[in-house]
Amino acid sequence: MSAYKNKIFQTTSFLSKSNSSYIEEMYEKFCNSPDDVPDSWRQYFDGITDNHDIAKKEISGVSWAPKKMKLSSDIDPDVYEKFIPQNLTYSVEQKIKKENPTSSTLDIESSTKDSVRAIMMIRAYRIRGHLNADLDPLQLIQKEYASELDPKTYGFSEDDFNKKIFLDEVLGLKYATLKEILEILNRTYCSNIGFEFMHMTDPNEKSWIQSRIEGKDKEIHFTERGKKAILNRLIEAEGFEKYLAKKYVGTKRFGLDGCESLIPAMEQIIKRGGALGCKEVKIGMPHRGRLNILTNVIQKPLKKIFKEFAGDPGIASGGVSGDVKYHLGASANREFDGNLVHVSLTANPSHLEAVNPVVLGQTRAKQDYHKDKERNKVIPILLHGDAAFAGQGIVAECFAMSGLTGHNIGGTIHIIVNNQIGFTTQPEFSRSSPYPSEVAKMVQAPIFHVNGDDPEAVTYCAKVATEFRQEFKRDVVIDIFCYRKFGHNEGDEPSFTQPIMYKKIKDQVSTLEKYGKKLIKEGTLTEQDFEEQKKDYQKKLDEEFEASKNYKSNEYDWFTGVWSKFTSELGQDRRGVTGIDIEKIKSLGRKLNSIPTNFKAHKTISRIFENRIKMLDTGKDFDWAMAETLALGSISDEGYGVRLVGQDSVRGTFSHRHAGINDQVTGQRYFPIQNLSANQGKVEIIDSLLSEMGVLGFEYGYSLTDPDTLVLWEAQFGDFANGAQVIFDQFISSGEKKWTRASGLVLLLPHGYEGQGPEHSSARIERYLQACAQENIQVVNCTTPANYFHALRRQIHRPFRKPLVIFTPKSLLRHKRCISEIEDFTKDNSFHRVLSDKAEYKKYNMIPLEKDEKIERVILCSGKIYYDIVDAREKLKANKVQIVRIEQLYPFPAKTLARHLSRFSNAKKFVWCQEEPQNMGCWNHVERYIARTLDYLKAKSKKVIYTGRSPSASPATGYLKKHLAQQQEIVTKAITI
Ligand SMILES: Cc1ncc(C[n+]2csc(CCOP(=O)(O)OP(=O)(O)O)c2C)c(N)n1
Ligand SMILES: [Mg+2]
Repeated sequence: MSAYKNKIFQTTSFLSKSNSSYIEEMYEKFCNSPDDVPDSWRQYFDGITDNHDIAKKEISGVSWAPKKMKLSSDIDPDVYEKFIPQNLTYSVEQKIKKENPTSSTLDIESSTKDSVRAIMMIRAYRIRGHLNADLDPLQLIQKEYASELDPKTYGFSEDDFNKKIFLDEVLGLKYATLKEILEILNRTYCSNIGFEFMHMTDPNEKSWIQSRIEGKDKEIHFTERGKKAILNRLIEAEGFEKYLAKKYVGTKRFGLDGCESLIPAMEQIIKRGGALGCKEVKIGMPHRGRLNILTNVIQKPLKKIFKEFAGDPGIASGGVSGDVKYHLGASANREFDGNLVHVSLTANPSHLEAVNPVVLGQTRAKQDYHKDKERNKVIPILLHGDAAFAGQGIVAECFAMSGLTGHNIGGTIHIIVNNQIGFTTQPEFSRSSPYPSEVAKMVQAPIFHVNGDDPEAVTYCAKVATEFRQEFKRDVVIDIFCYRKFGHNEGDEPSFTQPIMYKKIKDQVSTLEKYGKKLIKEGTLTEQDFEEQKKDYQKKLDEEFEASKNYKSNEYDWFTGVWSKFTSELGQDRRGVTGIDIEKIKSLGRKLNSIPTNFKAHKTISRIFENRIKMLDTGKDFDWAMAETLALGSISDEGYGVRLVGQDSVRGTFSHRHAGINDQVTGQRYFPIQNLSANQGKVEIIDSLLSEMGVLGFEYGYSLTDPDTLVLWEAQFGDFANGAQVIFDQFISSGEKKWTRASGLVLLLPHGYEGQGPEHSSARIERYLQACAQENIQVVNCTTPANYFHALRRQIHRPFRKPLVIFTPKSLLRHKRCISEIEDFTKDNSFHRVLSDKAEYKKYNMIPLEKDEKIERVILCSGKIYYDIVDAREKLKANKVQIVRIEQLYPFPAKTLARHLSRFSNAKKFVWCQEEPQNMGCWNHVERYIARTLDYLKAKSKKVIYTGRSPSASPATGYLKKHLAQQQEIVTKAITI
């Protein structure tokens, strides 16, 4: 019985809960005593239960279906509005009675049954129609016949085909024959487009799609001009690839051949988007068809592309390392019907899908720049391969971000170039779902599967998708079923692995030829027109090819627009003026730590804020959090934007920041930093979703677009940042050299050995230092709040932008000696790349150190261990030991270090001390720099002695006692070795 019941639940899931339970009740009655239910219901249940195959199928379900069918409680607006939800049959009956007052009771009962069955069938088509759609241009997919789409399943027979059925405007019709209904349903849901949208729970969105695609007059219709435009785009798409294949035989281009319909679809999005208020389109895409998009959508000059194919960028100078041609970005203005749209393609690495969050971050920054609160003006388009979309986790991370306050960008239009293969791997090995698009359902995005060999259908999907995005500001997916004409790249032999598929592909007539023939047949153009258009484009290609031979571009599209005030700046002194006026510190500090009257802050938070005010009053004991809020607050006060994003960053993982405070009665959140002045820059402090790669990529994207906002990403603990390693390696550390795009992104990575075990100790300093070269990034490890303050302010106040990695402290947030004084923040001060011991240790009653020339040992270190060494030195009364902190690890401050070390001309030992194991931390990076400095100084000893943990596979011990013993041993050794 349960199988039948499942079937009923499923086919009736459009009903409200009460209706469903009514049917359930009926069915229960029917099972126990069939004679007790009205005839109409009995026949209906009989009709369903007779079909044992269906019943069996529903027990196991298709592989991707949830194992247990749940009763859907959603409300189909059509049904909800058109029928009284309490009792569907009754309601239909009443309506039919009203329409046909003279009909007999029997007739009305029969009509009612027909209406209910028809509506159930319509519902089934909306849900499952895509399974019977004609999607595969190769027609290799064995379509599974969905019996729910068979009218017989609902008790209809051949005799019913011409029967007039009351629909009450469902499908936009009051009455229709079964034949008409099936015609509409098959055309809408089972032709060259398979719509998947019934998973969406928002009734408005669902009914919007229904009304956009269903009905008698909703056939796909393009004007003659529209058809010719589509044809033209196909001529260019196909002609371009064929030309490259001819001129550069076997050269990698990752051709679009087999998915040429993508080009008119992209054009349609820009055109329709432009008409609906879009001013900018941001595109992220992989290798496949990239060159085609560059030339035919972004309109990158053909001669430039040909030049790059010849292995020459055609650029006079630049000092960049460059990237392969199918990774490069570009931008241009496009005009459609008088609407100007700026279109840009973001450069990307090989790592498939990694560019997605970057594009989204760029989009958000652009929307902020345009003050586009509605998120109407900037549309992101992400293109995907079928295998990558299904396989890469970052895709899900981006969907997860799509609806969040801190990362919403008003919806992305996704296009999957579904060539039904990934390199050599077939879908059954690359995904566990019928389509590559399943992951999009996590945000209930509508999905349009479409046959790539029907360019009108593809263009139509692009149009509806754009309208949906602009209307609802949500993600939407177009899944273009197509094929890959050649191997993965043009040197590959695809028949090694897919002999059947490629036999079929070999004989496949191209989309262009099929469409050309169609238009000729319907009289839109003549054969001669068609041939001439193709020839014209060939001529253009030939001319551009010739022109490419002498093509030289002096223009570097670097530092233009909002970036024009910046330079690439190498080898410059990086101190800068970052201190602020003492009065300003006091007034800002007060605002940053005031709680509005009537706001019921938690009493501990009030105390923390009061304590910060005390720092301002006394000018002493400024801690880390105070330094940070002063830095960010002053940056905003100067008109720059601030965007700090991370997991639990508002409060701060270590409960120190409290950038936003919560009213204990109302729960309302208040950010003092957002309430400084009317002219301050925008401040966003955001608790992010629990993702690293997605969020870091997003923030990097934001920083690429907006150099006037200080963008900071904070890892919960530094080690978690390795989940975002691709973003660091492929974008942050190398992006400027590869693609001439600068970023001033700041990474805050909590680091420090405090006995918390292998996973909460190390931010893996060594990884970042290993990536350092050509002044690509800056790496700092500050030991004082003031130095942190200056590092942050320096980042926004210089005429260049470079990513900044800061290893941030944990225990130092509350360390009694890790404090600064108000003077340290003022104009007399700036960021110190190297710090020696401070005389002020006298104030802690510590032993006075010997004069510089009597110093026998210099311990060099970086970060928190400095305070541990100071304690050990005090304990051992080692007053001939100086400690020098390297606060900036890269670019390595060799000159400054030499200046510091030159003070200790009689020192015989130079020791490097770190708390990380020897194969980790700074050692491998600093050793050669320090040795070189000692050599330069002609120091008494030119060798640096290592003290620290022994090499280790795991970053830290999990046992606190062991940790403490190790820590003690390290610092003692540093002083005594
Ligand atoms: C993260 C990542 N892993 C592996 C690869 C190597 N690779 C390049 S293309 C490709 C197949 C991609 O298939 P699909 O996403 O379907 O795109 P198509 O080439 O078919 O257009 C693979 C595995 C890569 N580029 N990036
Ligand atoms: Mg593929």
